[in-house]
Amino acid sequence: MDLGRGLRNVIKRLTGATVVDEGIVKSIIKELQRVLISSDVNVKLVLEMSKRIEKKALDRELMKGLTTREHVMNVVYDELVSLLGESYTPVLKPQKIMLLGLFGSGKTTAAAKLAYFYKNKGLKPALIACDIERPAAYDQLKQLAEKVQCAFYGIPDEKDVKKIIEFALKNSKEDVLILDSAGRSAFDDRLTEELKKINESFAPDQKFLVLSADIGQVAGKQAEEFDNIVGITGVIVTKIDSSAKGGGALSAVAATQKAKVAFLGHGEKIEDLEVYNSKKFVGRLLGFPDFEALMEKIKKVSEEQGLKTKPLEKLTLEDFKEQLKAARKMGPLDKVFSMFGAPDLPKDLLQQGEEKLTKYESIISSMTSDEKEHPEIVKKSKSRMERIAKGAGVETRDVRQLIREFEKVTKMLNMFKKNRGLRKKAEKMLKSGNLNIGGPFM
Ligand SMILES: Nc1nc2c(ncn2[C@@H]2O[C@H](COP(=O)(O)OP(=O)(O)OP(=O)(O)O)[C@@H](O)[C@H]2O)c(=O)[nH]1
Ligand SMILES: [Mg+2]
Repeated sequence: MDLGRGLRNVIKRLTGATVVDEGIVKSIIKELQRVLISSDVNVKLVLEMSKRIEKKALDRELMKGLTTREHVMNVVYDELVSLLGESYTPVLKPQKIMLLGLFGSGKTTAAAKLAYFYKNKGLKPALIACDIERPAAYDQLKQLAEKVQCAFYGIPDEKDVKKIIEFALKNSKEDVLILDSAGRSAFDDRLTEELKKINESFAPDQKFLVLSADIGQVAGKQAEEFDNIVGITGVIVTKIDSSAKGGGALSAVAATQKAKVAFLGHGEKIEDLEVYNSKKFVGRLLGFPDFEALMEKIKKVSEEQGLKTKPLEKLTLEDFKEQLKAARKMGPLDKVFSMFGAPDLPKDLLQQGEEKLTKYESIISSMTSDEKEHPEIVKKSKSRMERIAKGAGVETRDVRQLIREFEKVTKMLNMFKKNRGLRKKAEKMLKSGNLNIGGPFM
């Protein structure tokens, strides 16, 4: 199971729980441990984190107006963010960058990605080929430079890195010089010597260690070793797209206290690079790119709306209208619903544009209360449909469509009601006012 899916299941367990008590917190922590350890996060780190969560999760003083559920969710989120380290702010000025790392970690690819990144920031990058070990290295980088459309410096078959660097420094006029070095299958004296030599003659401002996510927690040890040789200024973790051990690699780097993750590589193409932001990373894993904003919205909407917490007996069009309003304020709701373990709402309904939702709202407003209570009378009468359409300034087919959507949701709700377990949970949640965004939909 990938880390994201595992974490989303943890969150589901939390949001789907009838009451959030010590038992739930314990079971969430257990599940979290399992997920993190299977992503190769160091056991000691996982245990320390568990202790902190346990301590903070049910501490009333920390809750500050949040419900227990929201608070626990926040605690878990914060802990994950700090486990995975700080975010990075890229330096956007002329600079010299050296890339180093073991064999096949993704140095050459990362060099091209960085060139592309800085180019897009309005700087002029150049790539320097200093991998004197692998015969095809020169050509590989040269081709990448063509792809990026940036300058390239290298001397084919030259075996002295110092000469290549002198040549590049003498001839280049670009702002960001990115140097690609040779990899090795493991540490040895030759690698150490060569890196020191490059470090001396190139005098880089940034020294990025490139390592592949699939080495998991070994990333920490590697970062320390390279740091001891030349002093690294950041780490680029590559292949985050194709490894289940990314969490292990990121947390291990963060735990060294010496190295910070600067960029993530998430594919083979030159644009597959992103500046590392642990909040965004965790948010995405959880299915919410902006988790903090989401928490705020949930709180605000449920406060404003004071959503009617009536039992789930019957859904009326008036309720439906309220839900649509809430949906518009919240943005994409599908994830929120599935987070609560509720059945997924029809995707097409949630992805309706603003325009359609406004239309639906005005249609419902044009109905009599009788029609709102019994939409089937609208469905049966063409003249009612026409009258409503006219009143709302829409076409009759819009009215028909709304009724159809409403029927879909009602059907779903009925299915949901038949499932006693789910229903009990939902009712309890609605009554307690906890994260009460689902209203009758849930
Ligand atoms: N999926 C994926 N593949 C990547 C990523 N970065 C690099 N690769 C692939 O990994 C392989 C090795 O990448 P290189 O950039 O040549 O690695 P290197 O560190 O320069 O290798 P050496 O020069 O031989 O030490 C290539 O097939 C790349 O396409 C990434 O972020 N995601
Ligand atoms: Mg290479």
